[in-house]
Amino acid sequence: MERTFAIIKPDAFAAGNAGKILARIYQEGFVVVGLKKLYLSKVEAEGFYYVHRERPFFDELTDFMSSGPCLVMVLEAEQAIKKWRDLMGATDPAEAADGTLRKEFGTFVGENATHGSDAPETAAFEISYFFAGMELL
Ligand code: FUP
Repeated sequence: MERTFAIIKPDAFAAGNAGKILARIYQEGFVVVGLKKLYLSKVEAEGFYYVHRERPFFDELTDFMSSGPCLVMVLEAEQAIKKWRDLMGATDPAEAADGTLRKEFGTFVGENATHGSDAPETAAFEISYFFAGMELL
């Protein structure tokens, strides 16, 4: 089994889609190992997206991620990282395949409803950024 880190981003949370996205998560067979609602500060969002600090969209991205509450989660499954990224779909909702979460709930590339770790090292960093070991029992 593998763990990945996921976010239901502020756009999806504000639109009332968190419940529908969670239903898909359970339907697809993930175990929800950790789950909490957070309202990230700008600084917390900047720390989370530190790898993107030189990108032109960094300021916009961290403004968006600190614009309202979100749900942060640790999901467990066989090949959870790939499985969750497949369920999310392409970064840009316009390019995401039918049936994916970003296609159904995303608005545009900057506000695309969900986040998922892209590799085991990023999953480890991202899980530990938001969750203590005791929250993942
Ligand atoms: P992903 O792994 O699919 O979330 O995509 P990236 O790591 O490439 O990008 C992280 C976030 O940056 C995206 F979810 C949205 C934002 N982004 C933009 O706003 N514009 C871009 O051109 C690319 C990414």
